[in-house]
Amino acid sequence: MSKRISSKLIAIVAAALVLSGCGSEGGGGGSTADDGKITMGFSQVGAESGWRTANTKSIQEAAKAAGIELKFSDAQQKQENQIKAIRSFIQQRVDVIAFSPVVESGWDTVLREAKNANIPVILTDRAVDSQDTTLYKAFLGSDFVEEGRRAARWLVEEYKDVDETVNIVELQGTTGSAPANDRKAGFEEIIKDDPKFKIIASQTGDFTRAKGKEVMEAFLKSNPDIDVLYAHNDDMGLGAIEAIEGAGKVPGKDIKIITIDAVRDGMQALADGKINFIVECSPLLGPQLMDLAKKVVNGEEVPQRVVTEETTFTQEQAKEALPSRQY
Ligand code: GZL
Repeated sequence: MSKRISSKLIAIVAAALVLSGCGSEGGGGGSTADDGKITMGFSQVGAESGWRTANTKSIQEAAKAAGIELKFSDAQQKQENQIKAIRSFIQQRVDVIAFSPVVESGWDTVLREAKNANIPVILTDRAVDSQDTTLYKAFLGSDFVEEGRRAARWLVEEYKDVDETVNIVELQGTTGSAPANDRKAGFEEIIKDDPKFKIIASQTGDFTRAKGKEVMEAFLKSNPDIDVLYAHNDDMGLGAIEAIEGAGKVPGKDIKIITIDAVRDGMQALADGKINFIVECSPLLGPQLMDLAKKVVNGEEVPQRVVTEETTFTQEQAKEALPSRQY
């Protein structure tokens, strides 16, 4: 090829690169919405629980209110589906990616692809165990360890005058997920100092009502003297109530029950005396997420960690709070 043609070809390729903006400095992928609105790609865990349904509703409604174009994907609790969705959002050049990681590990590669594409990522609800915190701009969600501590502190208080052994069974959340790992750790951190508390069985119920019932039925068959159930979410606790009643025992009395979330069905069971204590885990993350997304896309500094505000409920408090609950 003559020198003249090759230099011409180099000039054409160089111009094409400049126009395509490859390696361009500065912010995100560039809005894919025609009217210049911010476009967010959101990968949701699934629809496994009442909490998740309320969380999805909060995100969809908040995006609409904030004028943010939302591309929403439901991963049906599979990590590979979330990774596929994030790669699709990168291909679509969204302005910002947000997701609730179904499990803590295995995200570095895809998060690095988003970073290399100059698309900022915000974690919501659940954390990742990546050592490189430059892979995401912020993590908005609850302190699950503290939620586990709060559940255990109620138990310690409830049994402060009891000397006999307290047999506890535990329904864990999805294996490998941040809430399951941390709620277990926080609970054990508080009860470890009193040997009367014994966790005699602990197994995942995958945060679902059906699995919670199935595992509780097995617990009841192999453990005749269960005093307490600690369930990592309301849905598993509600499934367990069906199993307890099916075994001819009275939930809330024969077996005391502590759960986490405070969704409407859980709060109703608490008010009805079938659950004894609920630690709230707020799913209403939508408005804060959209506020963070706008700041991140505009290149503003945001806190790396934003902890959601939440409380706890006794049976009496549930009766008072139920009428005004949003979820
Ligand atoms: C907690 C969230 C958990 C809820 C469950 O932030 O990730 O997942 O506690 C839900 O109900 O399935």
